Order: sequence, then structure tokens, then C-alpha cells
Amino acid sequence: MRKLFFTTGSPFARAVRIVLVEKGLDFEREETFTTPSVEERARITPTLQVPALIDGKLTLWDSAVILDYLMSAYPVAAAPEGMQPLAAGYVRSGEEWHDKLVLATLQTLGVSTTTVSQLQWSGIRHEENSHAARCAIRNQHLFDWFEAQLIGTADGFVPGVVSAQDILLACICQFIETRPLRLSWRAPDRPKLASLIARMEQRPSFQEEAALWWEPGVTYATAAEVEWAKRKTIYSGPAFSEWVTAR
Ligand SMILES: N[C@@H](CCC(=O)N[C@@H](CS)C(=O)NCC(=O)O)C(=O)O
Repeated sequence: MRKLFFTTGSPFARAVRIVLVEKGLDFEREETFTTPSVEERARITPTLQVPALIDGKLTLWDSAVILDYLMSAYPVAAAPEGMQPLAAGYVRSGEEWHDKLVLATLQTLGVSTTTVSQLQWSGIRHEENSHAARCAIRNQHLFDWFEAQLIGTADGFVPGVVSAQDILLACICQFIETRPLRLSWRAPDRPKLASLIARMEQRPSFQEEAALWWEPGVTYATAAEVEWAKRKTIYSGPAFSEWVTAR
């Protein structure tokens, strides 16, 4: 059985979980809520990061490599009813360089975003630190570039299908929305991005592997807290106590 190492909040790992679900591939969940010790993680990967995937004799790390592997090694499963199917590959023949460029740029967006997040939980707000501030500004340039690369409000980066790139972009946007980082991807001149996120949210895989509201101290001790955390974003959603009372 394949095994995925991930933390609950990682947007990179969530994209991998979603592709596993989209492809109908079972996996053992080695999930931790926060980053495990260096010693523990170093037994799996020298990067000390998640996601990492063990599949048969292969141990892979870095979401870009894992997504490439899953998209290339396993056949596409049937699409959810009334929804676009997953793309047949990781990059399109004839468009390799563009598709790889989108993926690499998404990695930069992910690192920029998680840097702001990690620094905040270390007590450094992006408003008060020049590197973190640059990450926050970089994100706005990146979102504008992604908006220009998306095909339209009915398609993501590739016509007629859902690409691994669409999935990773949606995971990073939802990571931003479920953390009080004072970052935003939403803007009136980014309708294609808004439409992509709304469409991805409808897919069973995104709901099964939901992004959870998180800040230090939130531990999801109960199933009700997990359900609440799936619904809350920085833009909307009740406090836990209000939500429990209203149920
Ligand atoms: N380029 C890596 C980035 C992965 C990454 O940054 N993972 C974070 C969680 S979101 C992590 O494991 N952080 C712990 C650490 O850096 O030690 C990928 O795409 O997999």
C-alpha cells in the first residue's frame, strides 16, 4: 500500500491528496498536525518537508515530483458527474514549457505563502519584516500572472480538463483563506481565478480532503470542530461557538 506523509495544513500535500483521490488511489495516511522533529522527518526525506510519498520501491518528495509521478504513472479515473475530468498528464505535448513554467511558478507562490505563514507563527508579521513583505507583494504579482494564464471562467490552465496546476493553485488560495495572514488572492480584476476556486470547491475530492481553518491553538479535538473548520474562511463563516449553537 502506498503511504503519504503530510501535515494537516500543507497546501502542497493537499494537492497531492486531491490527485490521489481524483485517481481513486488508496493511500495510508501518515498525517501529523504540525511538523514532526527533524530526526523523525529525516528518516523519510533529506528536505525534512512534506509531502513525501512511498509507493512500492519508490520514495518521492517534493510536490512537483509527486504530482508528475501520479499524473504520469496512473490512468485517469472517471470524472465526477457533470464535472470536467482530470487531465491525462502532467504537461501537454507541445505545451511542455508553458505547463512546466506554470508549475514552477506555483511552487514559488506556495513557498512565498508558507514563508509568510511560518514567520507569522514565529512572531514576525509580514507588515513588519522586509523579506516577508516582499513575499506578500510577490504573491500579488503572481496572482495577476496566473489570472492572465487561465483560459477563461469555465476552464483553468488547460481547456476541458482539470490539471494538476489548477489543483495546486486552488489549494494555495484556500490555504490563504483559512489562515488569518492578512493576505488575499481575491480582486475584482481576477474573475478567472475566482471561478477556478469556486469550481474546484465543488469537486468531491476537494471536499473529502478539505482545507481547514487554522491558527496556533486550534487543535480540532472533535469531529464537530473539523466540520466547522471546513466551512470557515477569512471572509466568512461563524465562530465555532455560534456554529455549534446554530446547528
Ligand atoms: N517544494 C516543496 C515545499 C514543501 C513545503 O514547504 N512543505 C512544508 C509544509 S507546507 C514543510 O514541510 N515545512 C517543514 C519544513 O520546512 O521543515 C514541495 O513542493 O513539496
